[in-house]
Amino acid sequence: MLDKLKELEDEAKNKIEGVSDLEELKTLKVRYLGKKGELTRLLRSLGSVPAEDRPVIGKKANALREELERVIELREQSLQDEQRQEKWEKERIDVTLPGWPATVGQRHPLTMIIDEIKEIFTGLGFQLAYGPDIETDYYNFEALNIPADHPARDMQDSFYITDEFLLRTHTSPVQIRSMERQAPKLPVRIICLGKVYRRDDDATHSPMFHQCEGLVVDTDITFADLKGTLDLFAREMFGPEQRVRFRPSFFPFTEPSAEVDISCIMCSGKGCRTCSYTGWLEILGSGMVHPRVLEVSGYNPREVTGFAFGMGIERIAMLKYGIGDLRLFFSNDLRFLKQFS
Ligand code: 2NL
Repeated sequence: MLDKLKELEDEAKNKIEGVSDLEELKTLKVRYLGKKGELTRLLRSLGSVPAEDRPVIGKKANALREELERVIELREQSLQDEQRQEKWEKERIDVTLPGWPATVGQRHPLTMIIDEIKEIFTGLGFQLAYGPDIETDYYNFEALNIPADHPARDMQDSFYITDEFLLRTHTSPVQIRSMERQAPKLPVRIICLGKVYRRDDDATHSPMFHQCEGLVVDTDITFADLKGTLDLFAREMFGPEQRVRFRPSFFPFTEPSAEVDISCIMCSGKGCRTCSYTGWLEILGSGMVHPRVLEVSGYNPREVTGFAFGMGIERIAMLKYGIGDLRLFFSNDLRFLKQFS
């Protein structure tokens, strides 16, 4: 019996030392120490041992149980340590490696122009105004004195959602809503910048583009106020040496109306391809607010007057930065965008 115990001890210790993972160790523990394990079985057969030998053998067997429990626990510890070490080796981070450089972004060229326009007009006392991109027929056309047979009203030229709702084709409805809200309080001195939508898509037209519109309404506003304001804007935007020209034009919502030109920034007015050999570049449209527009917005055209203007932001950016293709603004090509840092 003692020999058997010794044999079991040697075998068990050998096996425990030889296991390579925790699962295997668990199996061994059951095999030697479990309810149906080898040591348990050996103890059960104690009955066949002479009575005087039982205490010695029983003591030895119990000591062996404790010994094996201890050995298994130690082995378990060292296997866990090995695993932890292995995992750490695999996942360790070399903190001395150089990191990724932090890249600094920049504003989109259109955002730069938008910010600059805001700066100029808020400096003149204008307030920023905003309105919805989805407009009603009333605010987009009717209130602006745009007649029913005007081409902009055609399904082919505007994005209609229903007969009643459409994507705004200009920022003018924002001005109407602002006047309505504050009438009859004076003065109105607002600037609005935002997206507008038209059914056009080619090298010089995008279905979505940006506009800026301004509006001033007060007592005694004259065409001289319009000229002074826009002359200052043109030279703030394109340089103090710019000459500015006002040319008669037509808009349904202004009377009289004027187009504003600056001397060509490519040839300084001598004539080149950019200005079609005229020496002038058109930058915006303007005029004195039509009495009917004042009236529908809650102002009395016999008591107040106003001027308004509108410009395409893409056009201003193309002229200022010498960009030849409108589509560059919307193609997200970093080689283009990075030139404006
Ligand atoms: C252009 C011309 C213009 C206006 C916009 C306006 C707004 C109200 C009343 C009267 Cl509420 N006028 N806006 C006036 C003249 C010209 O835009 O060429 N834009 C790109």
